[in-house]
Amino acid sequence: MSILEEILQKKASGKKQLAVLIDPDKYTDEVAERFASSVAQAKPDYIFVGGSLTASSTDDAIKHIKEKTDTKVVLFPGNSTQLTDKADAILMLSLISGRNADFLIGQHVVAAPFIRKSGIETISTGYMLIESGTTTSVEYISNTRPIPREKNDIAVATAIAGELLGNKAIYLEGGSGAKNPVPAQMIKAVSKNITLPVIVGGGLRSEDDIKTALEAGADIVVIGTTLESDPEKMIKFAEIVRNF
Ligand code: 1GP
Repeated sequence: MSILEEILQKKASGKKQLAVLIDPDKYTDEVAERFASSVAQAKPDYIFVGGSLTASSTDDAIKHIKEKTDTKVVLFPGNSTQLTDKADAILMLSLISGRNADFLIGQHVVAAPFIRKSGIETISTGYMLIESGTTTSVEYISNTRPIPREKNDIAVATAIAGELLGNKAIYLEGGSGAKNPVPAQMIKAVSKNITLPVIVGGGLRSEDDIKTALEAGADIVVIGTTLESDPEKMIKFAEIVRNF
């Protein structure tokens, strides 16, 4: 079964999913062992791998995690230099909240021949950056403006456009390390108005943050920053998502 089929099947049966995020630049030897052993215990649904910069090797991080666990790895690339055929799938992100052609289609053109040749599963994803209290790396690097937090109507219209354009999922992103996660009201409004799976990430740090996002309609929650210092937290997070 493809990863997209698995996501759709879980959504149809009302099951929520957890993705834990590795930024290869922060996946130091010290963090790596604890992270891998937490993954082995927590058994999150997916490991997303990606970041805003490309200092470290995405291949090495994936190779390490695959040696230690059998959790599916999904590439969540910040740009076309982070491509690898070592992942199980790639989120083909189009930054539909922005108006920067490079992140709507430009990077994709550069990446397309490699992706086609690799045969890796691609999941077309409408990526929406939501204002979260400070300037995030994704806002700065992508040179796009996030959707204002209180503009549910704009978020809904953007998500519907993303669905009509043929995306297979919508990612509501507060930005890594966001001060505030995506507002529950916005998750609710978006998930009520589209049929696609809704992925929510950015600034989710606590059990309450996760419950709030799931209650509002998130199908998959993505947790990164808070696990960098405390990877063991994912064990409890996974339990919450599984029992939701
Ligand atoms: C970032 O949505 C992810 O792209 C995860 O965000 O690092 O804040 O958990 P955090």
